[in-house]
Parts: sequence; structure tokens; C-alpha cells
Amino acid sequence: MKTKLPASVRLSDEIPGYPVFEIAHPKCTARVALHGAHVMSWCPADEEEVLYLSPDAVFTEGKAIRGGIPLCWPWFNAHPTNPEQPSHGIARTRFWGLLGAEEDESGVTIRFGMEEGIWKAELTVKAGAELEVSLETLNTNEIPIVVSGALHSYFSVSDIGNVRLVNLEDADFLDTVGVSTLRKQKGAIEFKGEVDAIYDSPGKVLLVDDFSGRTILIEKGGSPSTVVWNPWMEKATAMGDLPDEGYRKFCCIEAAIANDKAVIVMPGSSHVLSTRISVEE
Ligand code: TA6
Repeated sequence: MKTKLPASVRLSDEIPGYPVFEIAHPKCTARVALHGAHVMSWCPADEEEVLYLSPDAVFTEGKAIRGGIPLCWPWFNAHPTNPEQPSHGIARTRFWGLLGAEEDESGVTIRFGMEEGIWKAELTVKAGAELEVSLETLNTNEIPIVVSGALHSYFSVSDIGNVRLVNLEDADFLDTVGVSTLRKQKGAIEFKGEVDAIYDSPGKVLLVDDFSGRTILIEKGGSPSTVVWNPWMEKATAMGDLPDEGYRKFCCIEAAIANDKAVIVMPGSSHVLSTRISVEE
């Protein structure tokens, strides 16, 4: 890897053939894998870890890391027309290229890129007192392209029974547990069983953990949908890369572009899907 890294970034080869950028900066520590341009960890100074990473996550080419921030791109869930294509796209299961890394007193910025066929993307991670992740889809083709996706963020919680999500009250959502059903959210979201839901909401979400007393603010850009997910017990038990009780330790809140909200990107232009995560005072 030829790009020079700033002093607060170290390239770890602890997992052979699987480079991980380790950030140790006065504002935060963080880890980002080259595979999937995947943020695995972010811990602001004087705070606890914000993201959940499964202790059973698998680090091998072609397998998405369970936890952190997987990039679902250039489509969300199943491919719109071809069931042979992988769920959640091609970005999370391949190595990206490193485009650059910089630091200043506010934190560290690392940029990654990938290109395959008609698809080209750049991912910018800014890790400091806040974490910003921006996924830019660039259309370098001569025809429009249609993109969806998600920044499938896993947040660490004291216990799933202790948390509520605020600011999606009254939002319409597609409940995809069992037969997909359109519903309207009443009050804050609480987790009492499996949750898999696509909210029509471009705005922010607050994750309130009533046991730890911590509130995490999740802001979004270029994201008409917010996906909320917890697999609960039965599905967690069926996952080889999540401990049986692991579902109690996280919830996913995803800056997403899903279903009929897919974005058309015209030739020569781009679309940025982003999230900014911060711990509320
Ligand atoms: O974002 C929610 C979701 O699409 C769920 O339906 C669930 O399957 C989850 O993502 C995890 O998907 P994965 O392919 O990472 O196991």
C-alpha cells in the first residue's frame, strides 16, 4: 500500500491478508477494514464504544463482517431483478482501494474507492468526536443508473430491552417481519421481538439507552428511508457469525435508500448517502 498514512493511523496486519486501519487520535479511536471499507469500531474520547461488532464475526474475503457499518450497495436487500445477485449488493464482500488518509486536530479522514462494471463508488470516513460516513455513487456511464443501499450501522446497547428510538413517531413504515405490511409508527420504537422495518423518513433518529443513560444521535443525508433491524432470538441463533444472545447487544439503525425510493443518478453526476453519528451530552 503506497499511500502515506498520517501519524494517528496504523495499518494492522493482525489478520493475515486482511488490512485494518487502526486510528488512535486524541478525539477518538476507530478501526476500518479495507474489506468492504467497513468501519468496525468507533469510540470517541472518554466514551464507551458506540458500534457493535459480533465476537463471532468472520474476517475473510467474500464474507460481510457482522457488526460495525456494512455498506449495502448498489442495492438494498435482494437485487431488483436478478435473484442470483447477492443480497445487499457487492460492496461489503470485497476489498476496496485506499484513495487517501489525512488528519488534523478534529480527527482522521480516510477515503476508499471501488469500481466494478457500471458501478463506481467512493467512501469517506471522518472519525473524530463525531463519526461521518459518506458513500458517493458516481455515474461515469452514458446512461442513467438506479441505486439503492444502506449504511447498515450496528449500535452497541446495554440490552435491547432498555432502548427506544425517538423521532420516527407517526412515520409510515413497511414492516417486513412475516408478510410485508404498511403501518404507521405510534410513539417511540421499542424492541420486544424481531424488528425489520423500512421507515419513510429522511430525518434524524435518537437512540436512547435508559440503562446506560447514553443517547446517540444518528443524522442522515441523501437517505429517504431509515431501516431499523433486530433479528431477535430465533434468527440470531440461526446465524453462524452472531452469538445466540448477541441480538440483545445491538440494534441496527440504517441510513438507507430502499424499495421505491431508489435514486436515479444521471450520467456525469453522483449521489451521496451519508450518516453522522454523535453521542449527545
Ligand atoms: O437491513 C435489514 C436487513 O435487510 C434484514 O432484513 C436482515 O436480513 C439484515 O438486513 C441483515 O442482513 P445480512 O445479509 O447482513 O444477514
